[in-house]
Amino acid sequence: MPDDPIGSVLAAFREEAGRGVGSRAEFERLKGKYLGREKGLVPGLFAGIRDVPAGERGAFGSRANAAKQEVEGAIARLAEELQRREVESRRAAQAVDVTLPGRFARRGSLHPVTIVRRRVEQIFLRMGYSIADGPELDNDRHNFELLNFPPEHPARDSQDTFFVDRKAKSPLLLRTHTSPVQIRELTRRGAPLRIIAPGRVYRNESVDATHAAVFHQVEALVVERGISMADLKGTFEEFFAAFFGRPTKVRFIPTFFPFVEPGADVAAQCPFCSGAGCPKCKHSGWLELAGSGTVHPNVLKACGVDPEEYTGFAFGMGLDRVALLLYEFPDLRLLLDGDERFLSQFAREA
Ligand code: 2NL
Repeated sequence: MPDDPIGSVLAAFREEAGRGVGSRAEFERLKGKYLGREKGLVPGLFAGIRDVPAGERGAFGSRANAAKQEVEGAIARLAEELQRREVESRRAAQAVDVTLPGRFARRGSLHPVTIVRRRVEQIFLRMGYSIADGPELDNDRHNFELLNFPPEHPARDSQDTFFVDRKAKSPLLLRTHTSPVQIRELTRRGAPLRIIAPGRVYRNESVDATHAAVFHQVEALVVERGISMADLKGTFEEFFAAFFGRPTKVRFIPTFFPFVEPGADVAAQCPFCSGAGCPKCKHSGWLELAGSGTVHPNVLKACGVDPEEYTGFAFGMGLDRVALLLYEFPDLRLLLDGDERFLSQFAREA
Protein backbone atom coordinates (compact mmCIF):
# COMPACT_ATOMS: atom_id res chain seq x y z
CA MET A 1 0.00 0.00 0.00
CA PRO A 2 1.54 3.38 -1.04
CA ASP A 3 1.83 6.11 1.54
CA ASP A 4 -1.09 8.02 0.04
CA PRO A 5 -3.33 5.64 -1.92
CA ILE A 6 -6.04 8.32 -2.47
CA GLY A 7 -3.52 10.82 -3.84
CA SER A 8 -1.95 8.33 -6.21
CA VAL A 9 -5.31 7.04 -7.53
CA LEU A 10 -6.46 10.63 -8.08
CA ALA A 11 -3.18 11.60 -9.76
CA ALA A 12 -3.36 8.61 -12.08
CA PHE A 13 -7.02 9.31 -12.88
CA ARG A 14 -6.41 13.00 -13.59
CA GLU A 15 -3.62 12.15 -15.98
CA GLU A 16 -5.64 9.51 -17.88
CA ALA A 17 -8.88 11.47 -17.89
CA GLY A 18 -6.96 14.59 -18.95
CA ARG A 19 -5.95 12.80 -22.16
CA GLY A 20 -9.63 12.37 -22.97
CA VAL A 21 -11.30 9.37 -24.59
CA GLY A 22 -11.18 8.72 -28.31
CA SER A 23 -13.95 6.13 -28.42
CA ARG A 24 -16.77 4.58 -26.45
CA ALA A 25 -14.55 1.52 -25.82
CA GLU A 26 -11.82 3.71 -24.31
CA PHE A 27 -14.42 5.44 -22.17
CA GLU A 28 -15.83 2.15 -20.86
CA ARG A 29 -12.33 0.93 -20.06
CA LEU A 30 -11.51 4.11 -18.10
CA LYS A 31 -14.82 4.05 -16.24
CA GLY A 32 -14.38 0.36 -15.34
CA LYS A 33 -10.82 0.85 -14.20
CA TYR A 34 -11.74 3.56 -11.67
CA LEU A 35 -15.37 2.99 -10.80
CA GLY A 36 -15.93 -0.74 -11.56
CA ARG A 37 -17.85 -2.41 -8.74
CA GLU A 38 -15.48 -5.41 -8.44
CA LYS A 39 -11.98 -4.19 -9.28
CA GLY A 40 -12.40 -0.45 -9.59
CA LEU A 41 -9.62 1.60 -7.99
CA VAL A 42 -12.01 4.00 -6.25
CA PRO A 43 -14.14 1.29 -4.58
CA GLY A 44 -10.75 -0.30 -3.70
CA LEU A 45 -9.89 2.81 -1.63
CA PHE A 46 -12.94 2.22 0.51
CA ALA A 47 -12.01 -1.46 0.92
CA GLY A 48 -8.51 -0.36 2.05
CA ILE A 49 -9.93 1.61 4.97
CA ARG A 50 -9.33 -1.53 7.12
CA ASP A 51 -5.59 -0.92 6.87
CA VAL A 52 -5.87 2.68 8.01
CA PRO A 53 -5.11 3.31 11.71
CA ALA A 54 -8.35 3.80 13.64
CA GLY A 55 -7.69 7.48 14.45
CA GLU A 56 -7.18 8.44 10.77
CA ARG A 57 -10.19 6.62 9.35
CA GLY A 58 -12.54 9.61 9.58
CA ALA A 59 -10.23 11.87 7.59
CA PHE A 60 -9.42 9.08 5.14
CA GLY A 61 -13.14 8.44 4.58
CA SER A 62 -13.82 12.11 3.83
CA ARG A 63 -10.92 12.32 1.36
CA ALA A 64 -11.98 9.05 -0.29
CA ASN A 65 -15.51 10.43 -0.69
CA ALA A 66 -14.20 13.65 -2.21
CA ALA A 67 -12.02 11.62 -4.60
CA LYS A 68 -14.99 9.46 -5.56
CA GLN A 69 -17.08 12.56 -6.34
CA GLU A 70 -14.32 14.05 -8.44
CA VAL A 71 -13.93 10.84 -10.46
CA GLU A 72 -17.68 10.41 -10.92
CA GLY A 73 -18.05 14.05 -12.00
CA ALA A 74 -15.20 13.77 -14.49
CA ILE A 75 -16.57 10.48 -15.89
CA ALA A 76 -20.02 12.07 -16.33
CA ARG A 77 -18.49 15.00 -18.23
CA LEU A 78 -16.51 12.60 -20.43
CA ALA A 79 -19.75 10.65 -21.14
CA GLU A 80 -21.50 13.86 -22.22
CA GLU A 81 -18.60 14.88 -24.38
CA LEU A 82 -18.50 11.45 -26.01
CA GLN A 83 -22.26 11.54 -26.67
CA ARG A 84 -21.96 14.99 -28.26
CA ARG A 85 -19.18 13.78 -30.56
CA GLU A 86 -21.17 10.70 -31.58
CA VAL A 87 -24.25 12.78 -32.47
CA GLU A 88 -22.10 15.22 -34.36
CA SER A 89 -20.38 12.53 -36.42
CA ARG A 90 -23.72 10.89 -37.29
CA ARG A 91 -25.00 14.28 -38.44
CA ALA A 92 -21.88 14.88 -40.53
CA ALA A 93 -22.27 11.46 -42.17
CA GLN A 94 -25.81 12.32 -43.25
CA ALA A 95 -25.14 15.91 -44.21
CA VAL A 96 -26.02 17.18 -47.68
CA ASP A 97 -23.28 18.85 -49.63
CA VAL A 98 -25.18 21.85 -50.95
CA THR A 99 -22.45 22.59 -53.46
CA LEU A 100 -23.05 19.32 -55.37
CA PRO A 101 -25.15 19.51 -58.56
CA GLY A 102 -28.82 18.61 -57.92
CA ARG A 103 -30.43 15.37 -59.01
CA PHE A 104 -33.10 16.09 -61.57
CA ALA A 105 -36.37 14.17 -61.14
CA ARG A 106 -37.38 12.96 -64.57
CA ARG A 107 -40.88 14.07 -65.45
CA GLY A 108 -43.35 11.79 -67.18
CA SER A 109 -45.25 12.60 -70.35
CA LEU A 110 -48.70 11.73 -71.61
CA HIS A 111 -49.30 8.90 -74.05
CA PRO A 112 -50.31 10.34 -77.45
CA VAL A 113 -53.60 8.39 -77.32
CA THR A 114 -54.28 9.90 -73.88
CA ILE A 115 -53.70 13.39 -75.29
CA VAL A 116 -56.12 12.78 -78.17
CA ARG A 117 -58.70 11.09 -75.91
CA ARG A 118 -58.66 13.97 -73.42
CA ARG A 119 -59.08 16.55 -76.19
CA VAL A 120 -62.06 14.62 -77.56
CA GLU A 121 -63.54 14.28 -74.06
CA GLN A 122 -63.19 18.01 -73.36
CA ILE A 123 -65.07 18.89 -76.54
CA PHE A 124 -67.95 16.49 -75.86
CA LEU A 125 -68.15 17.51 -72.20
CA ARG A 126 -68.65 21.09 -73.39
CA MET A 127 -71.41 19.80 -75.68
CA GLY A 128 -73.27 18.33 -72.69
CA TYR A 129 -72.20 14.69 -72.92
CA SER A 130 -71.14 12.59 -69.95
CA ILE A 131 -68.32 10.05 -70.04
CA ALA A 132 -69.22 6.38 -69.54
CA ASP A 133 -66.90 3.49 -68.71
CA GLY A 134 -67.21 -0.27 -68.57
CA PRO A 135 -65.39 -3.62 -68.62
CA GLU A 136 -62.93 -4.66 -71.35
CA LEU A 137 -63.78 -8.30 -70.69
CA ASP A 138 -67.42 -8.58 -71.67
CA ASN A 139 -69.82 -11.11 -73.17
CA ASP A 140 -71.39 -11.92 -76.51
CA ARG A 141 -74.76 -10.59 -75.36
CA HIS A 142 -73.51 -7.05 -74.73
CA ASN A 143 -70.88 -6.94 -77.46
CA PHE A 144 -73.03 -8.45 -80.26
CA GLU A 145 -76.51 -9.72 -79.43
CA LEU A 146 -78.05 -6.52 -78.07
CA LEU A 147 -76.44 -4.62 -80.96
CA ASN A 148 -78.51 -6.49 -83.52
CA PHE A 149 -75.69 -8.69 -84.81
CA PRO A 150 -77.25 -11.78 -86.39
CA PRO A 151 -76.05 -15.10 -84.85
CA GLU A 152 -73.88 -15.96 -87.87
CA HIS A 153 -72.36 -12.49 -88.39
CA PRO A 154 -68.68 -12.77 -89.45
CA ALA A 155 -67.53 -10.40 -86.64
CA ARG A 156 -68.57 -13.15 -84.22
CA ASP A 157 -65.92 -15.40 -85.78
CA SER A 158 -62.74 -16.04 -83.80
CA GLN A 159 -60.91 -14.65 -86.81
CA ASP A 160 -62.13 -11.24 -85.69
CA THR A 161 -62.87 -11.58 -81.98
CA PHE A 162 -60.76 -12.81 -79.07
CA PHE A 163 -62.98 -15.24 -77.17
CA VAL A 164 -61.96 -15.95 -73.60
CA ASP A 165 -64.60 -18.52 -72.63
CA ARG A 166 -66.85 -19.97 -75.33
CA LYS A 167 -68.65 -22.26 -72.90
CA ALA A 168 -70.07 -19.48 -70.73
CA LYS A 169 -73.83 -18.96 -71.02
CA SER A 170 -73.04 -15.81 -72.99
CA PRO A 171 -69.50 -16.41 -74.33
CA LEU A 172 -66.83 -14.23 -72.69
CA LEU A 173 -64.78 -12.06 -75.02
CA LEU A 174 -62.56 -9.00 -75.19
CA ARG A 175 -64.85 -6.21 -76.35
CA THR A 176 -64.41 -5.35 -80.03
CA HIS A 177 -65.87 -1.85 -79.55
CA THR A 178 -67.08 0.27 -76.61
CA SER A 179 -70.72 -0.10 -77.73
CA PRO A 180 -71.42 -2.55 -74.84
CA VAL A 181 -70.65 0.31 -72.44
CA GLN A 182 -73.31 2.39 -74.16
CA ILE A 183 -75.77 -0.52 -74.24
CA ARG A 184 -75.47 -0.90 -70.46
CA GLU A 185 -75.77 2.83 -69.90
CA LEU A 186 -78.88 3.14 -72.06
CA THR A 187 -80.46 0.11 -70.39
CA ARG A 188 -79.71 1.43 -66.91
CA ARG A 189 -80.44 5.13 -67.39
CA GLY A 190 -82.92 5.10 -70.26
CA ALA A 191 -83.69 8.02 -72.58
CA PRO A 192 -82.94 10.85 -72.99
CA LEU A 193 -79.20 10.10 -72.97
CA ARG A 194 -76.06 11.83 -74.24
CA ILE A 195 -72.82 9.93 -73.58
CA ILE A 196 -69.41 9.10 -74.94
CA ALA A 197 -67.58 5.87 -74.17
CA PRO A 198 -63.82 6.08 -74.71
CA GLY A 199 -61.70 3.00 -74.19
CA ARG A 200 -59.44 0.18 -75.29
CA VAL A 201 -60.82 -2.42 -77.66
CA TYR A 202 -59.55 -5.68 -79.17
CA ARG A 203 -59.75 -7.30 -82.59
CA ASN A 204 -58.10 -10.50 -83.71
CA GLU A 205 -56.12 -8.87 -86.54
CA SER A 206 -52.72 -9.64 -88.02
CA VAL A 207 -50.60 -6.84 -86.65
CA ASP A 208 -48.51 -4.59 -88.90
CA ALA A 209 -47.56 -0.90 -89.15
CA THR A 210 -51.14 0.13 -89.88
CA HIS A 211 -53.16 -2.58 -88.05
CA ALA A 212 -53.20 -3.29 -84.32
CA ALA A 213 -55.08 -5.94 -82.34
CA VAL A 214 -55.34 -3.57 -79.37
CA PHE A 215 -56.50 -0.05 -80.09
CA HIS A 216 -58.68 2.74 -78.78
CA GLN A 217 -61.93 4.31 -79.75
CA VAL A 218 -64.48 6.81 -78.63
CA GLU A 219 -68.09 5.97 -79.25
CA ALA A 220 -70.93 8.41 -78.77
CA LEU A 221 -74.62 7.78 -78.24
CA VAL A 222 -77.41 10.35 -78.19
CA VAL A 223 -81.00 9.24 -77.63
CA GLU A 224 -83.63 11.97 -77.54
CA ARG A 225 -87.00 12.72 -79.11
CA GLY A 226 -86.67 13.58 -82.80
CA ILE A 227 -82.95 12.84 -83.29
CA SER A 228 -81.98 12.44 -86.96
CA MET A 229 -78.99 12.16 -89.31
CA ALA A 230 -79.06 15.99 -89.45
CA ASP A 231 -78.19 16.16 -85.73
CA LEU A 232 -75.41 13.67 -86.35
CA LYS A 233 -73.95 15.77 -89.14
CA GLY A 234 -74.17 18.99 -87.12
CA THR A 235 -72.48 17.26 -84.19
CA PHE A 236 -69.57 16.20 -86.39
CA GLU A 237 -69.23 19.70 -87.83
CA GLU A 238 -69.07 21.16 -84.35
CA PHE A 239 -66.69 18.47 -83.11
CA PHE A 240 -64.24 18.73 -86.01
CA ALA A 241 -64.28 22.55 -85.89
CA ALA A 242 -63.25 22.35 -82.22
CA PHE A 243 -60.78 19.51 -82.70
CA PHE A 244 -58.98 20.92 -85.76
CA GLY A 245 -59.47 24.56 -84.75
CA ARG A 246 -61.14 25.57 -88.02
CA PRO A 247 -64.48 25.13 -89.81
CA THR A 248 -64.50 21.64 -91.34
CA LYS A 249 -66.84 20.25 -94.00
CA VAL A 250 -68.33 16.81 -93.27
CA ARG A 251 -69.38 14.18 -95.81
CA PHE A 252 -71.43 11.01 -95.20
CA ILE A 253 -70.69 7.89 -97.22
CA PRO A 254 -73.46 5.26 -96.98
CA THR A 255 -72.37 2.01 -95.36
CA PHE A 256 -73.75 -0.82 -93.27
CA PHE A 257 -73.46 -1.60 -89.53
CA PRO A 258 -76.03 -3.95 -87.95
CA PHE A 259 -76.65 -1.52 -85.05
CA VAL A 260 -77.59 1.56 -87.10
CA GLU A 261 -79.97 2.32 -89.98
CA PRO A 262 -78.99 4.12 -92.06
CA GLY A 263 -75.24 3.78 -91.51
CA ALA A 264 -72.62 6.23 -92.75
CA ASP A 265 -68.87 6.52 -92.80
CA VAL A 266 -67.86 10.04 -91.87
CA ALA A 267 -65.26 11.98 -93.81
CA ALA A 268 -63.93 15.36 -92.73
CA GLN A 269 -62.47 17.74 -95.24
CA CYS A 270 -58.71 17.38 -94.75
CA PRO A 271 -57.70 20.16 -92.33
CA PHE A 272 -54.04 19.85 -93.34
CA CYS A 273 -54.58 20.88 -96.99
CA SER A 274 -58.11 22.36 -96.78
CA GLY A 275 -59.22 19.66 -99.19
CA ALA A 276 -56.64 20.43 -101.89
CA GLY A 277 -54.98 17.03 -101.47
CA CYS A 278 -51.87 16.11 -99.48
CA PRO A 279 -50.08 12.97 -98.28
CA LYS A 280 -52.17 12.87 -95.07
CA CYS A 281 -55.45 12.52 -96.99
CA LYS A 282 -53.76 10.44 -99.69
CA HIS A 283 -54.51 13.28 -102.10
CA SER A 284 -58.27 12.79 -101.80
CA GLY A 285 -58.96 15.97 -99.81
CA TRP A 286 -60.96 13.94 -97.24
CA LEU A 287 -60.16 11.98 -94.09
CA GLU A 288 -62.46 9.10 -93.14
CA LEU A 289 -62.46 9.33 -89.37
CA ALA A 290 -65.60 7.63 -88.04
CA GLY A 291 -68.47 5.23 -88.62
CA SER A 292 -71.93 6.37 -87.64
CA GLY A 293 -75.67 6.21 -88.12
CA THR A 294 -79.08 6.49 -86.50
CA VAL A 295 -79.56 3.79 -83.90
CA HIS A 296 -81.38 0.69 -85.18
CA PRO A 297 -84.88 0.32 -83.64
CA ASN A 298 -83.97 -3.22 -82.54
CA VAL A 299 -81.10 -1.81 -80.44
CA LEU A 300 -83.35 0.76 -78.77
CA LYS A 301 -85.93 -1.96 -78.05
CA ALA A 302 -83.28 -4.31 -76.65
CA CYS A 303 -82.32 -1.55 -74.19
CA GLY A 304 -85.93 -0.96 -73.14
CA VAL A 305 -86.40 2.27 -75.13
CA ASP A 306 -89.52 2.74 -77.30
CA PRO A 307 -88.32 3.51 -80.86
CA GLU A 308 -91.68 5.14 -81.61
CA GLU A 309 -90.98 7.74 -78.93
CA TYR A 310 -87.21 8.10 -79.12
CA THR A 311 -84.60 8.02 -81.84
CA GLY A 312 -80.85 8.28 -81.54
CA PHE A 313 -77.57 8.58 -83.35
CA ALA A 314 -74.30 6.89 -82.57
CA PHE A 315 -70.78 6.87 -83.91
CA GLY A 316 -67.39 5.32 -83.32
CA MET A 317 -64.02 6.91 -83.98
CA GLY A 318 -60.56 5.35 -83.76
CA LEU A 319 -58.16 7.31 -81.56
CA ASP A 320 -54.92 5.64 -82.63
CA ARG A 321 -55.33 6.68 -86.26
CA VAL A 322 -56.12 10.25 -85.23
CA ALA A 323 -52.96 10.29 -83.09
CA LEU A 324 -50.98 8.96 -86.06
CA LEU A 325 -52.44 11.68 -88.27
CA LEU A 326 -51.59 14.46 -85.82
CA TYR A 327 -48.14 13.32 -84.80
CA GLU A 328 -46.98 11.60 -88.02
CA PHE A 329 -45.21 8.60 -86.53
CA PRO A 330 -44.49 5.68 -88.85
CA ASP A 331 -45.98 2.63 -87.10
CA LEU A 332 -49.09 2.05 -84.95
CA ARG A 333 -47.13 -0.49 -82.89
CA LEU A 334 -45.16 2.38 -81.33
CA LEU A 335 -48.32 3.16 -79.33
CA LEU A 336 -48.09 -0.19 -77.51
CA ASP A 337 -44.34 -0.80 -77.25
CA GLY A 338 -43.79 1.38 -74.19
CA ASP A 339 -40.53 2.69 -75.69
CA GLU A 340 -39.60 5.76 -73.70
CA ARG A 341 -37.62 7.28 -76.58
CA PHE A 342 -40.91 7.52 -78.46
CA LEU A 343 -43.27 8.25 -75.58
CA SER A 344 -41.19 11.00 -73.96
CA GLN A 345 -41.61 13.16 -77.08
CA PHE A 346 -45.25 13.98 -76.29
CA ALA A 347 -46.77 16.69 -74.13
CA ARG A 348 -46.45 16.51 -70.36
CA GLU A 349 -49.91 17.86 -69.86
CA ALA A 350 -53.00 18.30 -71.98
C1 2NL B 1 -66.56 2.45 -86.56
C2 2NL B 1 -68.00 2.28 -86.42
C3 2NL B 1 -69.83 2.82 -85.03
C4 2NL B 1 -71.65 2.83 -83.50
C5 2NL B 1 -70.31 2.68 -83.74
C6 2NL B 1 -73.33 2.34 -81.77
C7 2NL B 1 -73.50 2.09 -80.43
C8 2NL B 1 -74.75 1.80 -79.98
C9 2NL B 1 -75.81 1.76 -80.83
C10 2NL B 1 -75.57 2.04 -82.15
CL1 2NL B 1 -74.98 1.47 -78.34
N1 2NL B 1 -74.35 2.32 -82.60
N2 2NL B 1 -72.07 2.64 -82.21
C11 2NL B 1 -72.49 3.17 -84.54
C12 2NL B 1 -71.98 3.31 -85.81
C13 2NL B 1 -70.64 3.13 -86.07
O1 2NL B 1 -68.48 2.66 -85.17
O2 2NL B 1 -66.05 2.30 -87.62
N3 2NL B 1 -65.85 2.79 -85.50
C14 2NL B 1 -64.46 3.01 -85.50
